[in-house]
Amino acid sequence: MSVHTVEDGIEAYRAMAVSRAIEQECVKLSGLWYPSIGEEAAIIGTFSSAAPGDVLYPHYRGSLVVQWMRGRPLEDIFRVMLHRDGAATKGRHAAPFDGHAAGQVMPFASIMLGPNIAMAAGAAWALTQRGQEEIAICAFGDGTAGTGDFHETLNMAAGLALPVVFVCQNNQFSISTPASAALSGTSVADWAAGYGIPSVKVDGNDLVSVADAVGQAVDHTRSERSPSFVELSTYRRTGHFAADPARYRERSDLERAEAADPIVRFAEHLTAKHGVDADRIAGIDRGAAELVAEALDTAKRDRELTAADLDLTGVYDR
Ligand SMILES: Cc1ncc(C[n+]2csc(CCOP(=O)(O)OP(=O)(O)O)c2C)c(N)n1
Repeated sequence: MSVHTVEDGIEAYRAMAVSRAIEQECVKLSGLWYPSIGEEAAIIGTFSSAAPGDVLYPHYRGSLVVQWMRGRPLEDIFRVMLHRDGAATKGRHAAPFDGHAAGQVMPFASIMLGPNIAMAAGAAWALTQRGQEEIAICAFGDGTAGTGDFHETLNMAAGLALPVVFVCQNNQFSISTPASAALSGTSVADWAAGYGIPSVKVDGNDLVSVADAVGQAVDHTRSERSPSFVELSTYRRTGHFAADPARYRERSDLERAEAADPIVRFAEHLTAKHGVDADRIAGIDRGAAELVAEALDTAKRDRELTAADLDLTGVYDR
């Protein structure tokens, strides 16, 4: 989806607002949650560029809204988060990284960083083998780009001409390590270029730039049946997890990022370019908050799972 018409722009804005509302609730629910607050332009701009049958591998920081965009009911996501009856994970894992298979949103299947990139390339290979026109789209963090899996997969994706779009959601941190200290060279996109993959680096906090860059990468990968790469510069406004006070970073960097909020920025764009007024924007924000609050209430009404609900046969010797 381009974000250049007013309808598409409104739809994308709504997804950003829903994402923010989901993440704000998740922060309240668990100090161990990995929030994506401030990375909405990168996430929505990337995954709104997908066609319906494309196979999606979102980064863990941003997976929830992508699942919702592909039709997973929000209450289902909160059931997982809250260990409620009906949770797809049956209470065994609190983070809803189980994905949404019906919507082709793949799970974050390994707690290790890197395998998801290889799995996306594997899915792209399967699509090619079956003669399908769909592609895979995979997002991951800058820290993940430092893994061996990343480099092995890019080499193989280029060599086998796999239809996969790689998107580095560069939020400048890998837990407490700044990207500037962890990654050699000037950009992750340059590494991809070194493997012969067409690659660009754009402002990941500007929804229009993200949607244009990823949209072009998607078009290229779909028509050429070969990989492409986009690096998005964004900023992680919370700690690595909700309870992390992130004392390791400069306060001024955070303040700069907060002042350049991607949602506010896109609202200003909608007003300047399409004349969307403040009331309509406020209505979308309210609608998003209500949608999320209702889903949370629905999930909370379900029975809380206990240890007795877990079938641990063969898991622990007790
Ligand atoms: C192979 C591997 N190394 C280290 C870790 C520990 N770890 C978990 S999350 C994380 C940070 C990842 O940073 P990034 O990929 O930039 O994503 P972000 O959390 O910033 O969105 C690290 C180092 C891991 N899970 N797997």
